[in-house]
Amino acid sequence: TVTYEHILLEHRDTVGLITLNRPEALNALCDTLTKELTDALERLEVDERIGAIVITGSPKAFGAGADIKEMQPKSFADVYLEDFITSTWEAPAKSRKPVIAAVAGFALGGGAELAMMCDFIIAADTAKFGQPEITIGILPGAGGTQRLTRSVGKAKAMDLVLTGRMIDAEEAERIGLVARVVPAEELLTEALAAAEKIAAFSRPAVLMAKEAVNSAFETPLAEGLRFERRLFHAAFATDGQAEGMSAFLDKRRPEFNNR
Ligand code: CO8
Repeated sequence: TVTYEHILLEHRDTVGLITLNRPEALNALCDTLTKELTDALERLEVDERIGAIVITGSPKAFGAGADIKEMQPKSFADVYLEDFITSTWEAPAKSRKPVIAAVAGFALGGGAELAMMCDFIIAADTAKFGQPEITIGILPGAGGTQRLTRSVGKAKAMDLVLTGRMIDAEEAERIGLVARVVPAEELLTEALAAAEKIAAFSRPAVLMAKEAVNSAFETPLAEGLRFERRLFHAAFATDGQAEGMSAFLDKRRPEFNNR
C-alpha cells in the first residue's frame, strides 16, 4: 500500500477506491493532488485484481476546481511551457478500466472536469456542478468546453460556461450530465455496487465496451459503427463469450476468468 498526502487509495476487493482528501481546500486540485491521483490510477490500471475504479470526494466537495492559490501567480509562459494542466491531468480519461465518479457537494471547474473525465457520474442529491472559471477571469481548461458540450449540448454548455452558474443534481441528471442521482448517504454504496458489478463481468468485454462507447465521441458514425463491429466480432474470441453464453443456456451464473 502507498500513502499519499491528499488522496486515499483503497482496494475494495475488485474495485479501486480513490478518495480525494484535502478537506481544508474543499479538494482543490493542487499540483500534488493531481500527481497523486495520476499515480494511483496508474497503479490500479496495472493491478490485475482491479476491474473498475471509483473516484469520490467528501460529503461537502468532490472538488472545488484547480487550486486558485497555486494558479494566481502563474504567467502565460508558465502555464504554456508546463502545459498546465493537461500534462499531469489526463489519467482518468486515459484509464482503460471503467472509472465512476461518485460526486457529493461541489464539483466546480477542474472538479467538474475531473468528474466528466470519468466514464459516468453518480451524484448525491447534494451535488452541485459548475464551470465558474469565467468568474475568475479565465475559462475551463480541462474539458469543460468540450466534454461538457458533448454531454449536454450547446445551449446548456454555453449557459454554464458563460454565466458560471451552478446547477443542482436534479438539473444535472435532467440535462444528461449525470447518470444517476441517489440520496447522499447511499452515494458510496451505490457507486461501489455499480463498480463491483462491472468488475465481475468478462474484462475484455468491459474494456471493449468502454472503448466502443468512447469512439462515438471521436469518430464519424460510419467509422464508429465499423469499429464497434470489429470489437463485437473480437469478443467471440474471448473465453468470456463462451462462458457467458453457455452459462445462460445452462441457467447458471457465469464464472468469468477475464480472458
Ligand atoms: N482553490 C484553492 N482553494 C480553494 C478553492 C480553490 N479552487 N476552493 C475553495 N478553496 C478553499 C478556500 O480558499 C477556503 O480556504 P481558507 O479557509 O483557507 O480560506 C476553503 O477552501 C473553504 O472554502 P470557502 O470558505 O470558500 O467555502 P464555502 O463553503 O464558503 O464556498 C465554494 C465553497 C463555493 C466552492 C467556494 O470555495 C468557491 O467558489 N471556490 C472556488 C471555485 C472555483 O472557482 N473553481 C474553479 C477554479 S478554476 C479551474 O478549476 C480551472 C480548471 C482548469 C483545469 C484544472 C484541472 C485540475
